[in-house]
Amino acid sequence: MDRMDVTEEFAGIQLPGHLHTQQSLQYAQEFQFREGDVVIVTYPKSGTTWMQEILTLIYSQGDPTIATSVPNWVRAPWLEHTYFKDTLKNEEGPRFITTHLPSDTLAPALQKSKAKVIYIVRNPKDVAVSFYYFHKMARFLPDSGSFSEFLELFLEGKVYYGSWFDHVKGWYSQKNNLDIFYITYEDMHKDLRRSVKKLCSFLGCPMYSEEVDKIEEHCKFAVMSQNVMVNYTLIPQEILDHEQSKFMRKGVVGDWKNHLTDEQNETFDKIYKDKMLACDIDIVWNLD
Ligand code: PPS
Repeated sequence: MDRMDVTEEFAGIQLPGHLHTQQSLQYAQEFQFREGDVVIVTYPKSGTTWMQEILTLIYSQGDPTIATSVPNWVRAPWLEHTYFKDTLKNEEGPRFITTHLPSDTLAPALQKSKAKVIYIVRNPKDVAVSFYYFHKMARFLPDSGSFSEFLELFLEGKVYYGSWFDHVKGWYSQKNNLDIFYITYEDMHKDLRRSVKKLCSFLGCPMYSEEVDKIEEHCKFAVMSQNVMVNYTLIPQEILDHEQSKFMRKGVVGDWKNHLTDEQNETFDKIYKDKMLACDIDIVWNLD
């Protein structure tokens, strides 16, 4: 498969060459957003696919036809990926765009536009666990080693896509500069209905209660994990090996408790406290 062992360096972070080139990254940085664009921004494993599905269903008033017939990466393509240019629909109406890039690369272009930005944050212990399993299945990511080795790299920000802390702090610092809506993976878990309603009001999309019912139903983990348009089983096994781990793995809050030792948890908390000191973000670590 193409460029599986290539690493691209961009804006101080490393990215998989299978999905990115210097040209695609440059294109992303120079991209002209326009009014009506809806941009989903996440650090990997924070609920990107979930939000892509929710947005699709909001804009189709709960009708699952598009969600069950068009892959998520076509509906809301990744701005920085090589296929973006040829995939983004340029016709009238809202364009859905997804990105994992850090704020300093995109915020200037977004500030000039009237694009709406949705930033999803997930508690970083669960992100680390989910990312670890994703490394096992994604052949375009380096060997993750043991969980403890991976966790160390994650805390040092030495994983692909860079530091979780920098990503979150960077995008949170844009709260007064962009038309941005912050939501947590845990909020979506706790009350999907409320999250959908809040999103609809941010997007200016009034919704009937029956439509919200349908969105809630189609965006449940159990339903999404069976939808081949979002569960990544359409991707060849040489690229994403579902025998190693499923993309829709567990979809829960607090799986970190099954993976971090007390000592790792203490170290994590210390680093978190230190790095997130100046960021007024409320992280939900458990739902019980
Ligand atoms: S990626 O690769 O960055 O696009 O991954 P991303 O979609 O951001 O994150 C994948 C994790 O999100 C979980 N997921 C969900 N959880 C709950 N409900 C729904 N509907 C849902 N859809 C996706 C998915 O299972 C991954 O988390 P883990 O913890 O690995 O299960």
